[in-house]
Amino acid sequence: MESLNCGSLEFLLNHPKTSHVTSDVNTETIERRSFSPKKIKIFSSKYTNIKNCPEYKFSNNKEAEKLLPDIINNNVQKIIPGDEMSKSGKLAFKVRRNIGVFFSGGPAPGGHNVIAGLYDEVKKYNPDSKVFGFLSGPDGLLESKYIEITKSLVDAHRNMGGFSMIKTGRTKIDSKNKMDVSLKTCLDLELDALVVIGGDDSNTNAAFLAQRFKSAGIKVIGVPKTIDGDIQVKTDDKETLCAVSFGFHTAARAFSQNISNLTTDASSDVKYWHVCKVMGRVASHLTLECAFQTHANLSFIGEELADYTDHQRIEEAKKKGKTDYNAYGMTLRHLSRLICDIIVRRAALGKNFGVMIIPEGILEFINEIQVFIIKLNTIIAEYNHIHDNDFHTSFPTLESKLEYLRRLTRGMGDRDKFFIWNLRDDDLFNQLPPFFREGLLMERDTHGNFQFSLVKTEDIIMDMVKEYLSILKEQGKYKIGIKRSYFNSIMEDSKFIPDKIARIIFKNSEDRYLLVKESIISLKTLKQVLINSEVIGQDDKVPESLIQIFKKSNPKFKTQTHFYGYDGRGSDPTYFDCHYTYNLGITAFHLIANGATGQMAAIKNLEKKFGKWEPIGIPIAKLMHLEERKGKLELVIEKSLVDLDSNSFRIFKALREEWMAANENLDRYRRPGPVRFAGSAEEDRPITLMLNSI
Ligand code: FBP
Repeated sequence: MESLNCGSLEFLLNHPKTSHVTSDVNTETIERRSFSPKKIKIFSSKYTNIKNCPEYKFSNNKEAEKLLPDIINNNVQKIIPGDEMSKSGKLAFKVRRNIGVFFSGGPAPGGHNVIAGLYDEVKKYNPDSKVFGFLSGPDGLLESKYIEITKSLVDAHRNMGGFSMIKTGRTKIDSKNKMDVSLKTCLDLELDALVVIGGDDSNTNAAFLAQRFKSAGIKVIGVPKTIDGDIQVKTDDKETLCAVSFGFHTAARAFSQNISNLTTDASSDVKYWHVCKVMGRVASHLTLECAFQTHANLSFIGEELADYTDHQRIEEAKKKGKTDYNAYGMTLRHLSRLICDIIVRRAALGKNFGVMIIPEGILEFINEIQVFIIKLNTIIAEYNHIHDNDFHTSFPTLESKLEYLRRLTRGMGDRDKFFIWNLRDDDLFNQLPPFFREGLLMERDTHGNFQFSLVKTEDIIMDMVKEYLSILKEQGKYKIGIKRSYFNSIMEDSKFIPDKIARIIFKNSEDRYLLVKESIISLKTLKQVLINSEVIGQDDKVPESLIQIFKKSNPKFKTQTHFYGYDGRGSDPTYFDCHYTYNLGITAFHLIANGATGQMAAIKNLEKKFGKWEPIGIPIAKLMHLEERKGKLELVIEKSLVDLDSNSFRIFKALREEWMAANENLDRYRRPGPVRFAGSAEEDRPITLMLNSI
């Protein structure tokens, strides 16, 4: 080093400080990798056992009874200490095993810890046991692409976000052939068990694999993953067995930190409404959690919109002796009116800025759009069913897709049986902006889900908001309130008598925030009012001070739109998710070691302190119901939507008016801070979870 010239690039590159600060691995990563999450107490027993708990009841779906006969009668299973186990039982527990694992669906923070927990426990009982990771999700199983998971691989990923260790994919194992190929891969690898880390669709897959693999003696265990938070399991008696899927807490915290930063910027720069679309394919759990984390001014919960009833319309129709069927469910137009109402109310108090949160899946709850989605799903599925080329290959452009729909209205569709698409549908559909029509017609994902994340929902809604606000502005109803003290000081400087002018130009001259009269919508209309009240003569100019007041009252509606999804999905897990996932991995091992199959590893009592967490297995087949997918009814795990009777939703409803802050008080924004995984300031559970457990 001494021989190098101090200013040379070579000197700089070789300097220890340079290599320290430019290393791929920073101090936070080193700390994360070396952190050991605590284990649930039961896992400190040398052996475990499982106890069947028939007292947890679920009603079976008939189709599930037919298609999943070997696992439909599974019970909830509790993992209990097994120290009393017989000698042969202990030997069986420690037998050498091969276990396969794969991720499925979108990444969720904590996935690597599931593998770490599984790996550590497998090796603890028998160092010769092996864990194989199938690459890129279910494809790895179908194509027999896998790696052996090693200690160094696990150590590099402990407490780290993403699914990069073995990657993920969304392929569905949905045919007899794919099932047979999957079984062959597992038999070739001499697997004892397979662990599927996935969401509702992937756990559905896990149940079908468990059924298919049963006779071969290969166990299949699911793990509840998804940032959407929509895998929640309650028994028929409303006892919570799985309060939330893993990854939800981290994603919500990561989104919330960004949203909270926007509340800080918005209230500093006071000129933008920030519109934040937040992931969550259908359910609005993430939005509800972000609302509690940030106290943003406006947060919409899709489930509430679907439940909406316009009582005024119902009453009006009743008076005419009629029933108004359109009074049920929220329309896009109505939603945009609601948003405008709040924007106008805040502006009247001088707050022409704010932050709103829109759930990604909101359109699913808007009646008129949902009808389109279902109809188009059916049309596309039916087309694919009878043609060699699929719909999107046959009609690659928007225009060609629209032409196909038009043909249907003329009765020229395939098999002439598409009564579901009529002229009225075509008319309404064509009134939507092209990018939205394109979104509604795009390819469904492999599970037949509509891909909401690809539709610019926020633009659709905000276009309607802007349009209506400009009407309100024209009507003189959208104005920025002028603070009385500010008005007085300007008037005094320009020698006007404030009270006199206030009565002439404001409609509420006694209030603290003054609103310019509705008839004054331009400098010309202002001049006319001043002439009529003899403040100025016909040929005079409007005084500068009054121009200043008018301009200040005249709103510009400026928005910034943001999408929070992939960023939070890739965040490193919170302390809660680190512990939750590590223990899920351990639970999966203990279910396997005790011979369980067709079960989902879960932790009961997540809402309680860590010492009360209980590892359990939940029978997946019992969670099934029939759902429309690609135009057909399919057996899938039922998604949990936001429960409008839950504590968290009721509390949100009670507090949202305060967070809206359409009053003279300061905004009530909350700063959740960044995602942390250690330290006393770290929050230990999602807020919605805490509220629901009261
Ligand atoms: P999973 O249900 O697979 O966990 O995925 C969740 C999710 O992140 C949704 O919130 C989002 O709508 C979707 O995945 C996005 O899908 P993609 O990754 O294919 O863009």
